[in-house]
Amino acid sequence: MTYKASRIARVHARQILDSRGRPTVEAEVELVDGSFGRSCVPSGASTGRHEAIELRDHNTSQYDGLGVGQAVNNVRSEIADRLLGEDALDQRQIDRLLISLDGSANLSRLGANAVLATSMAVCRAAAVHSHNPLYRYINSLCRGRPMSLPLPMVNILSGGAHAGRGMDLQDFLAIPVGASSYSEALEMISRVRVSATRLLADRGYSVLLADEGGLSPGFKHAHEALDLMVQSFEAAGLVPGQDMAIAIDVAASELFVNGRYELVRHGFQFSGEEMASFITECVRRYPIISVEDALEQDDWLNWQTFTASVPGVQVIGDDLFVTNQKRITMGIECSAANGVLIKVNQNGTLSGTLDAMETAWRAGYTTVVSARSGETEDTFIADLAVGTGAGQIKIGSVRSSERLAKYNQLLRIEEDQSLEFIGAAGLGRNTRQNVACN
Ligand code: 2PG
Ligand code: MG
Repeated sequence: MTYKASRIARVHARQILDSRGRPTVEAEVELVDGSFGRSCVPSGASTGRHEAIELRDHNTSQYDGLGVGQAVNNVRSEIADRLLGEDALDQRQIDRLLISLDGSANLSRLGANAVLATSMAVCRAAAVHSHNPLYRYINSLCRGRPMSLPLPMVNILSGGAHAGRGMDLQDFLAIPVGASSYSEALEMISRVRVSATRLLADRGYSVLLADEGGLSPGFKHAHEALDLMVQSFEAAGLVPGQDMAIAIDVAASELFVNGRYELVRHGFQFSGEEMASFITECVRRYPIISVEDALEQDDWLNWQTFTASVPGVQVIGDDLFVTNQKRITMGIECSAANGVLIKVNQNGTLSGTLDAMETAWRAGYTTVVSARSGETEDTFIADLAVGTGAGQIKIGSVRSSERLAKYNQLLRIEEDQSLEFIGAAGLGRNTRQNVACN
């Protein structure tokens, strides 16, 4: 083999703990010239049935069965053996090799956690080798796509699997549509988060943190949470719908039991049609401009009906699309949505994630790069959102270091004067921008 400075010289991995204190995989890659990359994988709680599979040890005597020792060993042995000597600058080839080495349809043999940690660590090492900040290097893998600083959608109130099911809907988020820079967006969000805390504390609710740093007041009805959102905007001196709008992540797959949507806290049992009209009604009443997973992950027909019934609203598939090119293509063909949530660990490789994004953009779908509810200090997705010009990012609330690491990385990246803050334009042409709703 000829000497090449960008060839992979060392691959290593270890088990670390994520923001929920659960084991996850951290991988390290070193190149011949000493360039070094490290990356850790996140983990979801409300996971989609069609996601790539993270490998867990299921040894109940350790970490409640959630250890990732096998995945770590797979990186240290099989993956390292296969990648040693390969060129880190050829991310596509690296990811192809990882997928074929795994050999399964969903990365279940080696583990999507083992594969993704390696894929991202290779990318980081290659960025170092090429003397580029990570976001610029990622952009070089994106065939001419313009970079931009994303519009954040930020968790304020949490329910579902992230907050002991205290509320049926999983996330109530704020989108600073009136912001003219990323740092202004962050400050506006921070003000709303403070207002929400004060309003809840004044009314005697707990202000302890849920898994993503959001508040979890445990309201019975979604309207109570939406009222609180609007009141928090106003208390922060912001005009609802104009400065700050609402997004919701229903995470409806979590509510789907035996063919019905069970909203236990509301006391409702809905058919798909009823579920779609319940959310449509929320959209009519409140300044909601983005709705994620209003329906279950395989309920394609009701997705279509719902998307058609909320014109001008961003309709995002998370569990529906699982950052999978094939499922996104299916959705595009039947107009099931108009936006895609992008989670690297649902896909399992960086190249596969970039392909999923490109498929979405070609159809005019918006993309929202997203963290998981179980996160680490890794800031990869901040650079990913900028480098791909994704348009939007969802990281959780502005609390807890695993979230703030990413918000703060975007502040650092913002110092690159050549980058434009995409603002409300990141919502694409589908959404009712800067429209005051009542
Ligand atoms: C989601 C994510 C992040 P999880 O549903 O969008 O909020 O949750 O990582 O638990 O799937
Ligand atoms: Mg979701």
